[in-house]
Amino acid sequence: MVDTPPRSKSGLTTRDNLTTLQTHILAEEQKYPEASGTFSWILSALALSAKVIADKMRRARIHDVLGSLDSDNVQGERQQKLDVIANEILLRCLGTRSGVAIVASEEDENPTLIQRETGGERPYCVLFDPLDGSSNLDTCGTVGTIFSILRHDRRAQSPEASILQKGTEQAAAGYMLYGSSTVFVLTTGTGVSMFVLDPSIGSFLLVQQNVRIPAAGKTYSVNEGNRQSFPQGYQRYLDWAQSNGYSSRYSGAMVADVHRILLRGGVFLYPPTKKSPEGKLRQLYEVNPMAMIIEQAGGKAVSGTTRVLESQPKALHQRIACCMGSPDEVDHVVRHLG
Ligand code: P6P
Repeated sequence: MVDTPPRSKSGLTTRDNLTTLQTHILAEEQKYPEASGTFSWILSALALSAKVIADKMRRARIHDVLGSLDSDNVQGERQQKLDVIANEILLRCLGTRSGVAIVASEEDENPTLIQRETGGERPYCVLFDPLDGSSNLDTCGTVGTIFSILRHDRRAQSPEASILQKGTEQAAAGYMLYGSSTVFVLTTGTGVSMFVLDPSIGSFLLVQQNVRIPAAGKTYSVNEGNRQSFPQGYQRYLDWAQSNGYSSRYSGAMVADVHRILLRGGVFLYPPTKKSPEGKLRQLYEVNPMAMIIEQAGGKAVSGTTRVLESQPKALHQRIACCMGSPDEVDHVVRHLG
């Protein structure tokens, strides 16, 4: 749904795109009479977070908030100053919204219970990687925020139990990309929509609805520095790709690499390695949301040879090997693993 400007009396029309993320979400909600508006509140909190994070990043070097802290996160990874800042911004924006029962972040060991049951509102759990690829920040590289929204399981015995749901249970997923422009990509289960921040008005404007990934694309995205420790099947795939004229593109930020593949086609892989035998990427707030976006755009997302969204997570920070992208390209990888 993109608005068509009315023709005014003078016959002139403004061709301005007036379909914002907010109007798009409200229009989507109208399709579900039972929707309580909670969902749009959560997504607008994410949109607000993205604007604030993008603004902090643009001025990070000036305000001396680049670089790392003398601390590691729960993953044992050195925290960037902006990791912590982005995490706080998301927690504050989400924490004030009704309908958010639980938040969980890559930066925090445990989920946070925001509010106990409040009446009939359908509560949700919001999981996120606040600044994916943050090691790129010091060199002005592209980074992003990845989020996954699950329905709160009221029967769960604990906040962690409520979020340990398969990727197929996600109510929504998406990411914000802080690059040459600030992009917000979202799916609520009925296709993928893309928005770009117009800083002059402070709104995310709809630029593409029903984004479809190309069926094929001769580009693979993997950290080839780990090649020697990949299982043999992945090495066979790389030999095949390189002898068939494939290009390699890898930025070290999953959200940037997968976004490029969503628009141009290709395949992103993080196979098991000697250092990360389960794979490095976190299932609940990196792989599952990106996999939902790719599948909703017509692509495939697997771990080994099975659909990754069907994999039952056992812990909040569980890692998983993954391969996602154009359906034909994922098939090329899988057939070499057999
Ligand atoms: P490596 C960033 O730290 C991240 O979680 C993903 O965004 C990215 O794809 C991957 O790890 C990069 O890991 O081992 O290639 O540096």
